[in-house]
Parts: sequence; C-alpha cells; structure tokens
Amino acid sequence: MGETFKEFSKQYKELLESNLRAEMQTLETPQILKDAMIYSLEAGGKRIRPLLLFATLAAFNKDPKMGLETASAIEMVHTYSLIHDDLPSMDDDDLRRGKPTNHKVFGEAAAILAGDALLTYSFQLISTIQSAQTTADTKLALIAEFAKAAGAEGMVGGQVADMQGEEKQLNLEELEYIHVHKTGKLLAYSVIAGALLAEADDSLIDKLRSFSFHLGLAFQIRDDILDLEGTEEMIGKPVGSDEDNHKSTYPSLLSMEGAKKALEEHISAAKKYLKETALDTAYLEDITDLIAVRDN
Ligand code: GRG
Repeated sequence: MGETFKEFSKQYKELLESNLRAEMQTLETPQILKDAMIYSLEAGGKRIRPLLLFATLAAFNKDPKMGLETASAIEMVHTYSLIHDDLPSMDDDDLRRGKPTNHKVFGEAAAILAGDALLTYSFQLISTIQSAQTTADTKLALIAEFAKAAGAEGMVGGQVADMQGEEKQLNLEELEYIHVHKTGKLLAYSVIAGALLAEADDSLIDKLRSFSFHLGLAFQIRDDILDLEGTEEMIGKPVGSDEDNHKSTYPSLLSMEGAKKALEEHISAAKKYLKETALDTAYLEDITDLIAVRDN
C-alpha cells in the first residue's frame, strides 16, 4: 500500500467511472433507456460502495482491479435504488445531488424502467466476470449474496419497513432494523464481495460482517445528523423534537448529542473488528473515518 488513500480513491473512482461509461456504450437498447441509465450513473455520487470493495481487496493484498465488475454492479444497484426512491409513489423528490431527479427529466415510466434495467444488468455483469482468478463458485456466491443484500431480505425489505414506519413513533430497535436493511446491507455487501473475491475464510468474513454492520449504522447516523443540521441551517432554529418532524431519526430518538455519541460508538466498534482481521486495513480505516465526518 504505497499510495495515500486520496491517491487510491482518485485512481479507483476514475477506473470505476470509465468502466461504467464503457458498459453503457456497449448496451444495445432504445436510446431513451440508455440516456436515463447514464444520466443517473453519471450524476456525481461519492462511489463509497465501490471504494469499500476496492479497499477490501487491497486489505487482502489483492489487485483491486479484480473487483471492477462487481464494484460497477453495486453502483448500478445503488443508482437504481435512488432513482426508485425519488419516484412520485415513494419520496416524490425533484432533486437528487443538486440535479433534477431521473423521472423529472425522462418521465416516470422511463425512470422506473431505467432502475429495472440497472438492477438486472448488475447481475449480468457479475455472471460474466472474465478474470481467470474468479472461479464459477465465487461468481455464484457473489450473486447469491448480492441478491440477498439487495432484495426482500435486504434493501427492498428495509425500504418497505421505512415506508410503514413513516408518521409513527419508532423505537430504536425498529429504526435500526430499517437502516441495517435499507442502507446497511448494500454497504456490507461491498465489503463481503471483496472478501469473497479474495476467497477469505468464514471466520474472516464474520469479522468483516461485524465491521460492516457498525459501518452501515455509522453511515446512517451521520446522514441523519447532516439532514438535521441542514434543516436547522435553512430555517435558522434548532429542530429535531417530535413536534417538528414526524419521521423518526437517530437525533429525534436520542437527541443530537446522543446521536453523535452513538456515531462515535459505531465507528470505534467498526475499527475494533477491523483490527481483529489482522489484514492490511489502512484504506478501510480511512473510509471509516471519512464516514464519521462526511458532510455530504
Ligand atoms: C427504492 C428499493 C428501493 C430502495 C431505496 C437506499 C434507499 C433505498 C433509499 C435512499 C434514501 C436515502 C437518502 C437514504 C439515506 C442513506 C443513503 C443511502 C444515502 C445515499 O447514499 P450515498 O450518500 O449517495 O452513498 P451518493 O449520492 O454519494 O451516491
């Protein structure tokens, strides 16, 4: 690991983005669908999930490039989830990452289909990994774990629980269920996919699962803190009590101070599990630190 994390992340973000462009160029499909898929894939995401996968491969002293197809697949599923989350029947958002949402530009039907196509294509990508280092068994394990993380037992299940929980007071356990599934499972898959590609044994995978569990919750708590701080800045007064907002969040359940404490606790638990792996985890630690202080 000669490079700094900044150099590493720049290099692999560029590699990912050029691979996403290349994949889209080869796609034989009606132009509107292709344009809608490209629009959201190139709308300026942080690429945290692909970077987690590349950093996990680096931790195993493997060439991060061997994770390129899987990293691209994960970013496609993440992109589909955001397109669908913004739809009129879900959050009904007009803006994402400061730009008009997919359905605002291409219409609702095209946005639904762009999400569907990204989801499906992601599995095609993993099933056609060319590298001689990746066996058919590994590809199967990558696909099975991916389906579980993205589907009814993972992100989609979390989204439904989130919709059901709207407008009612949740307890901490219910809130945690939502976030572990809606956000945590795909983040965790990014790490587990790296470990599967590196052919890690089960005990290492367990430790990385524990790391990712805490990382996912830290990511979400930071998201809630950022949302609340953004709202307070906008209206110029402190919010966060139940009268102000019906949606349960970490700050609304624990207070801002309690949410910041919980964030710190999850970050240190994540780092504790990383240490236990005895891998070369410098980049994974850097990502963990970034998640704790990120401001977008
Ligand atoms: C519609 C099946 C379906 C699922 C949607 C992930 C999700 C489930 C909805 C997103 C809602 C949301 C804003 C959740 C908060 C945490 C989160 C996932 C933020 C967005 O992820 P980032 O910060 O996004 O990695 P960028 O823009 O950097 O790609």
